[in-house]
Amino acid sequence: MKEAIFHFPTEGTPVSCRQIKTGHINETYLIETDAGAKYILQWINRYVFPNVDAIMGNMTAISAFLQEKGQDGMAMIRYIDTLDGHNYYDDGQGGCWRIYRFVDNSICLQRPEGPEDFCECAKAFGHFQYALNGFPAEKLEETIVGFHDTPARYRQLEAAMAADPLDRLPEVEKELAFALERRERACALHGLRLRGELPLRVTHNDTKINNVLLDKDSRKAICVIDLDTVMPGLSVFDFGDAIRYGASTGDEDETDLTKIELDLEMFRVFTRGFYEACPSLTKEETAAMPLGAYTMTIECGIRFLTDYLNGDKYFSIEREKHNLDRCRTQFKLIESMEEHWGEMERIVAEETAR
Ligand code: GN1
Ligand code: MG
Repeated sequence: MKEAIFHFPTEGTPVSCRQIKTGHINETYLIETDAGAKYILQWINRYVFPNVDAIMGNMTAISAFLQEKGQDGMAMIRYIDTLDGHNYYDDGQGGCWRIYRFVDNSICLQRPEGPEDFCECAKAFGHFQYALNGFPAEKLEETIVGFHDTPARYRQLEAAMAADPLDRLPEVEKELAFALERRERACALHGLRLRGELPLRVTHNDTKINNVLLDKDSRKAICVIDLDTVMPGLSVFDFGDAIRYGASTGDEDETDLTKIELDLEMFRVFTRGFYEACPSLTKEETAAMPLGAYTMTIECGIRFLTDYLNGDKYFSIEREKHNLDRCRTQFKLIESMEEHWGEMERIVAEETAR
């Protein structure tokens, strides 16, 4: 049992605790009580999120906004305050904890098992985006500064190359060349943001399907979770990150790269679901969808590569070279996108035509 749970009000006494292996950053546990109540307890990784107050403050602000709009249920989960009224528990040893009620009959998929699952994922993130349309995005704190600032991600890669603490550079020459050759295209979306050509929105920024809860029986989306990276951003960050993960024909850490391609049918399904749930997207935003997918994919590859050079300090790994394998799948997916760029544009145009 994790001691932290006893600092929260629970229905009954916690009697069991099981770690749920999902995500690369925080630790997640399922707690059950003798009254049969279930809770999700999470340990927040302070190396990644030094400012827990900023995260929880963002959560409180958007949760209040959604409640006022009567939209609370579908959009996001709600955290429970500690017994002494704080929105997280600080264990005094560098650990921060929070809980929410386990959503009954919910499941969380590691990969879409078919187009219907992916469409539900699209609707959940589209709905989240839509429900927060009108929230003053600039009021939110940047919980990770420059999270999707692609030029900054390139600079971090260069810093890691220069330091190369584990002499891993010779092994990744090909990947480095791949990333550096594509710098201009990868940074184009950031340029649009800086020039104000796309509206600033409240975005989730980490839209993997395992950040959505689905109903076990109907397999309809219930709500989105993992809200730590909710920040001001571009709508196509959310679109693109979901594509990167869920419209790939293989796992994020697949070592057989022949299995990795962009699945155009899944790309279509997601585009349709996202746009349907978020009709407030502007023409400029929908036109930027392919670029969003491209940017999120190459940026994620660069982040995995940077972390590999730095000695795997950010993303948790389960085997040697895990982050390098992850980087390689992202770059393979980029090649597939380059090959199918025209089709991606056509699909977006078809699915967002009114
Ligand atoms: C991390 O925590 P998790 O696994 O949902 C990361 C995302 C990456 C993703 C890659 C805060 O998400 O940005 O896209 O891994 N989250 C953070 O799978 O850095
Ligand atoms: Mg997650």
